[in-house]
Amino acid sequence: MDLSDVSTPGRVAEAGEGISEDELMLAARNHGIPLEALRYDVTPPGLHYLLIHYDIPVISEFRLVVDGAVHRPLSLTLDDLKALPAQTVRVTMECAGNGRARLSPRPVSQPWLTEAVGTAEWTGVPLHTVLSLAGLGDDAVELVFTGADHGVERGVEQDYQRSLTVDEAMRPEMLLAYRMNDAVLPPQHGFPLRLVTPGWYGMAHVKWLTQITAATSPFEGFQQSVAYRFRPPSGEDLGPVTRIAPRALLIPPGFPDFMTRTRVVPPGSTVLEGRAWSGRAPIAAVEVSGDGGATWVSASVEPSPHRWAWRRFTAPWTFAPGRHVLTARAFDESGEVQPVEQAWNRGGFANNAAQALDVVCV
Ligand SMILES: Nc1nc2c(c(=O)[nH]1)N[C@H]1C(S)=C(S)[C@@H](COP(=O)(O)O)O[C@H]1N2
Ligand SMILES: [Mo]
Repeated sequence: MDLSDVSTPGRVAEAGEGISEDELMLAARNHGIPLEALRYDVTPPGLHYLLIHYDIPVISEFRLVVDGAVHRPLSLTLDDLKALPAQTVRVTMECAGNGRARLSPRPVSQPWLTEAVGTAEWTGVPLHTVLSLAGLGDDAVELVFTGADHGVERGVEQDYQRSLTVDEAMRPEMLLAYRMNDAVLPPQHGFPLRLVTPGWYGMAHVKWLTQITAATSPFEGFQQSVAYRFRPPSGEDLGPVTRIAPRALLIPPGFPDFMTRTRVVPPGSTVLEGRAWSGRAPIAAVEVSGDGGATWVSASVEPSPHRWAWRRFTAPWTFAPGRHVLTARAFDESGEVQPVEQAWNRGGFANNAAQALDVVCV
């Protein structure tokens, strides 16, 4: 492996190339949510999706260091953080690569279909509380968040690091979380401390957080300026991946075929159910289609006090004998709607093309 080659682009699969052993190793480490678990408001322990770039690190003597352009550099223990006023926020998190495996040619990485999502109640200290204790310098433009995990990615050896602008970091719902679903943060989700960045794709929620550095110029680390950028077929750089695009997912009705996951349903009336979310603006509407998106009917979307969490939707439905393609799409208040046709980009990011479920009614 050439550790000095910083420009190796992500690979795309050859035409017809199946999932490789490399991708299978990632998929076995980093599982998705079983879609039937979309029925829970808050995803039960173990069913939330996982994405771990390197290894889960062991942190023996934890400190959160806050340094850089601050008036009072800090070194906080977990007890110091727990002594500060706590806040709980319900957040739906989704991996930016969700939908990647259906693109053609397939970007070679974690091969998600539609299942890289989950919702948790995160408890911790508001990020602005800690930033105020440190006192940001007037020259600070970004905060760089460093995780304790370390690895090599496309030739670049690195700690996992991401940055946010000061404005994003000061949002009241930003959290330094030490509990998940009212229990100790599990190792795989970032024990003992993680950043929670409501509304943004998963890569911005830095796990195993040990350092926050106030920077006086934009951060240009690998996960910020090489990975997680939109590169269309022309190859140009259309900018960073940030907030979650709208998506609706149905709980697959009936029962599955073991290998194909085709659903088997009885004829007659039922109620379809699912979850919809967007990190860009609140969900405005959800529609469901039984013919792969040729015709649509409105679903009803339940109100929710949790802006950053998914919302339940239902639609009365009647199945007639035959084969059907069930589809759902979400609209958000910014006017964005999920496309039926997917658009390709090199990293396979934010592919929110509408879900298509094969259903056989017998
Ligand atoms: N330190 C660190 N933070 C990280 C990652 C990582 O590999 N290392 N993965 C990111 C990505 S790509 C995603 S999608 C989310 C996944 O969070 P989860 O595993 O708790 O669902 O964590 C993000 N935070
Ligand atoms: Mo991710």
